[in-house]
Amino acid sequence: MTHAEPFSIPERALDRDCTTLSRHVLQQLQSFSAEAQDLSALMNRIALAGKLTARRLSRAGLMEGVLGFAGTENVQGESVKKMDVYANEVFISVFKQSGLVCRLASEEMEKPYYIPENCPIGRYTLVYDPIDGSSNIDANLNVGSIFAIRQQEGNDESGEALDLLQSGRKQLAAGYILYGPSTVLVYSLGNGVHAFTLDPSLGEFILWQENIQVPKHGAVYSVNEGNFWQWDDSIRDYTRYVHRHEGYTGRYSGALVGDFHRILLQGGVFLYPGTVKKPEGKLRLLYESAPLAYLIEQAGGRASTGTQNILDVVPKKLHQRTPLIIGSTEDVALVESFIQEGTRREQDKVLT
Ligand code: AHM
Ligand code: MG
Repeated sequence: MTHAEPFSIPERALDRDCTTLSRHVLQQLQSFSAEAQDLSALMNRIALAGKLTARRLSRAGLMEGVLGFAGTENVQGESVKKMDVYANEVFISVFKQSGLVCRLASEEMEKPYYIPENCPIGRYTLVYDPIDGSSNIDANLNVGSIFAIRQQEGNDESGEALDLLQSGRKQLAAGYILYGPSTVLVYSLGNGVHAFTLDPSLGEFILWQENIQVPKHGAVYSVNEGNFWQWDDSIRDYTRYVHRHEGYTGRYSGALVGDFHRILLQGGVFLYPGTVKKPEGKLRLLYESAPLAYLIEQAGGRASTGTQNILDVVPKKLHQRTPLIIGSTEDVALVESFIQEGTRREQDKVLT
C-alpha cells in the first residue's frame, strides 16, 4: 500500500517560497510581541538595504558613479570607494523615520550617526560595514555587508557611544549579506544560523538553509600570504605546516564575507593576523570580527585573536582592530597551538 504524500511538490515549493525573512524572525522569537515585531521590521530594513546595494552592484558597469574611488579617506586612512559611500548612506536612509534604530555606527563614519526622531522609541544601535571587501568591486568580484544589532544603554548625552565599548556578547543579533552570483543573507538572533537567498523576481529573501553547522574541520585555510614577510614566526610556522601536509587547500578572495561564507558551509579557517604595518591586523572588532564571531559560535565553530575569544574582547575605541582567526574548532585550535608555541619560545628566550 502506498501512502499519499502529505504535501504535493507544488505545495512544498509554495511553503518554501513563503518562508520570508520577516516571517522567520517572528518564528525564531516565537512571539508577536511589540519587541519581536520591531526586530522583524529591523531585519526587514537591513534586507532592504541589501536589496538596494545588490541592485546597484548588479548594474555597476552600466551606471555612472558606481565604480572607482570617491577621492576621500575614511577615519582609518583607507581610500573610500564610491560604493562604500553609497551603501553607507543606504543603511542610514532605510532607518530614517523607521522608529527602530536610534544610532548607526559604521566603518565609514568617524562617529555614530544619530536619528534623533527615532531615539525615544528605537533603543537599538546598528553597527555595520556597508561594503566589506571593497577592493573587489572594480573587478566585479564578491563583496558583502556585515551587521550587528546592539541595545542602546543609557542616554548617551555625550554622543561618544561609550556603551558600544562592550564585548561581542552584548550583540542581540548579527549577520551579513553576500553579493555573489546570488545575493545571500545570513543571520542569527542567538538561536542558530540561517541563510536566505534573494529571489529577484519576488524581491524577497527566501529561506535557503536553517541551523547551519560548521564542520569540525575543513581543508580550506584562507589568509593573505603576501603578508608572510610581515608575520610573527608562529604564523609563518603555521603556514609552513599547511604547505607541508596533505589535505589543505588555500582560498582567499579579498572579501572576508565571501571567505567566511565558504568556511561556514564547508569548514576550514580564515586568518588575518597582526602584521608589521598593522600589529592588530586589519579587521575591525565591532563591525567585522565580532558579528562573524557571533555567527560562527552559533554554528558550532570558534573565533579567536590567537590568545582570546573574540566575543570576550572589550574594545577601547569604536574603530578598534583585532587579529582574527575564525572557523572550524579544530582548525582554529591548530593556529592557536602555533601561537602558544611561539609565546613559549619567546618566554624561554627572556629566561635564558
Ligand atoms: P574593507 O572592509 O575596507 O574592504 O577591508 C576588509 C577586507 C576584508 O574583506 C578582507 O578579508 C581584507 O580586507 C583583505 O585585506 P588584504 O587586501 O590586506 O588581504
Ligand atoms: Mg570590511
